[in-house]
Amino acid sequence: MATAPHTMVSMAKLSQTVTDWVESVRSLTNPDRVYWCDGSKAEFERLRTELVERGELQPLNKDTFPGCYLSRSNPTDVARVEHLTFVCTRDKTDAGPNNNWMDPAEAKGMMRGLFKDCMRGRTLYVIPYCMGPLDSPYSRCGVEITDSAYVVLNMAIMTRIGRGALERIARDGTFVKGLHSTGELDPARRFIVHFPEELTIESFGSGYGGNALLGKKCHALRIASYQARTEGWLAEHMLIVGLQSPQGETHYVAAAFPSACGKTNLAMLIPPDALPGWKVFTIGDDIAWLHPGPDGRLWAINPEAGYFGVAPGTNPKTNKNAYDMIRRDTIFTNVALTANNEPWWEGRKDAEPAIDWLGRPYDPKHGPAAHPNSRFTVAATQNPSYSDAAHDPRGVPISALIFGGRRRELAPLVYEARDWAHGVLVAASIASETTAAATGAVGVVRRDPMAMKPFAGYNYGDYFAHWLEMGKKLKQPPRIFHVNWFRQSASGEFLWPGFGDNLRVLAWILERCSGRNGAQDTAIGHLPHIEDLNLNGADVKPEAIRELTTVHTDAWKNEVTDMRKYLEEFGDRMPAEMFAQLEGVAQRLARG
Ligand code: GTP
Ligand code: SPV
Ligand code: MN
Repeated sequence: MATAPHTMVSMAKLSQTVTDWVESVRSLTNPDRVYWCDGSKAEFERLRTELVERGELQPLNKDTFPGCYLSRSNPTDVARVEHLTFVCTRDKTDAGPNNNWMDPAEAKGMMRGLFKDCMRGRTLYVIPYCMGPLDSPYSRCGVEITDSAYVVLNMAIMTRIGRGALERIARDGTFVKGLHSTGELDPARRFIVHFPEELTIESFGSGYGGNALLGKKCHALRIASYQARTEGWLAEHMLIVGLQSPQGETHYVAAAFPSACGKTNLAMLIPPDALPGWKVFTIGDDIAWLHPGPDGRLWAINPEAGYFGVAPGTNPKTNKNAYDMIRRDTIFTNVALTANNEPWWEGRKDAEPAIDWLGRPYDPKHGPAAHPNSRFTVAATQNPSYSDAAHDPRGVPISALIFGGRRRELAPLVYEARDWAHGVLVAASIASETTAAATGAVGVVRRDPMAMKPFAGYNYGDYFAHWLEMGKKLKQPPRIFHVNWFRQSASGEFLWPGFGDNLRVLAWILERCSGRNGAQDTAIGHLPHIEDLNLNGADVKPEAIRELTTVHTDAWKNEVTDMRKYLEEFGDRMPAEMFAQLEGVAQRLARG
């Protein structure tokens, strides 16, 4: 390895606790080499060259996609594996029915067996990283040890890695330990295991995204949500976006949608021509850390520094900002190729696929050319709408929290909760069709409270209680909304155009926040009067908008019954307030 040994020695000296831990992992895993990542550009380029030489990364068309590379994962390793993901608390009930659980001692024993000598012939990379701006009091650090150079490159794009992070760890005196090995990529020997009480993550047998980039879902959501509960903040699966109205008023909103349900797209939307004068600023596209501020408002930082985004569906009409930002210096994973070596995915529109994601000549009989969960990894600074406020150590103040799912039926386009406690129920009642972001069946509606089903690091009953408590700490809590961009007609067409047109809904939400819009008071919450939605130039039929703003009482009665059953699964851990809020909805529905 080309880094001067003195650099590594001086990094190792920065924190004795990190060095001691690296040494214990070294003796367990037996790598040929240990390498401390300094986060420099030269290091990034060197590792990338090594991966190209080993055939693990393929350079793409240098003229049209400069600095872009393709990675093809093992075909059995293409998404998060929720059935192999565990939260190992001492008491099983603390993990809750929403998590898979294993006894911590048993889990550690099993993982030790897997990690023993697993890095023979490999390099052990030490990646000190910081989630959030290096100078923010809300940021938290970790160290990921991995034997995958692909993981190093992705972590370098997605987080702030290297010396600065290690210096902060030395100052903070604490960090999250994340141990990762790709192992043999054998699905039968694949486990993603969390020990929230010890701030530790162990991941074996996958090189893919949320299973392997431990700063992301494992640390910034599962471990962080657990810490946030004890410390009085929230770690959520949310984008953060700033919206400036034509009158020059700027509001920030945070929105939680399940995986592959539109966060990246909403975070960088381009206003439709019919809404001139609006400006959009992206803070984050996947994770928000939210703290009550001294002013009684809720403030948010984006702990990440890049995007690990869904490729399919990205084109100049749906998401021009993303389409432009991934034309250089981007790592593509499991996309297809055109005949002239450009990356291709379903919905790219321009160009045709020639080689599919598995490297075979494209044949529609084999299914989609790009894997439905193919992704791009890109630095946030390449996003044309990226905001400088993303680096502000204080974060940004949040005016509205928005929740939503992918639901072809029932959930209207938008509705507002009556108050914070009702909003916690609304957020908890997200249900969404499963997507390719996790292995398993796609298109099945499942309950996904706060879009955190795969990511809440503790019992949902305690989590809802924590959410209810947070509202009491906020003098000016954000208003809470529910949206659904995915309603379909009987013939399967989307009723709402989505993407940039979603700004029409955000504009209504902001008018509600400013107290300027009225609403229809319904059993489930406040819905817009159609005339208050700006639909100028929108490609939406009058019957569709009526349907999108109608509450179907009988269907909602069934929904309440289903939700009650779901909440009961959590036994005494479920706060009584959640049932009280649900009974409120039931009574309003009964009144008709
Ligand atoms: P994760 O990165 O998995 O957390 O996903 P995400 O929530 O960021 O989802 P993303 O924005 O990447 O969108 C996922 C898919 O939904 C893409 O194929 C998009 O093209 C599609 N999509 C996003 N927004 C809309 C919308 O408003 N309407 C419709 N119909 N599709 C959308
Ligand atoms: C998600 O699945 O919600 C993602 C991709 O954002 S992953 O990093 O794999 O979690
Ligand atoms: Mn996500």
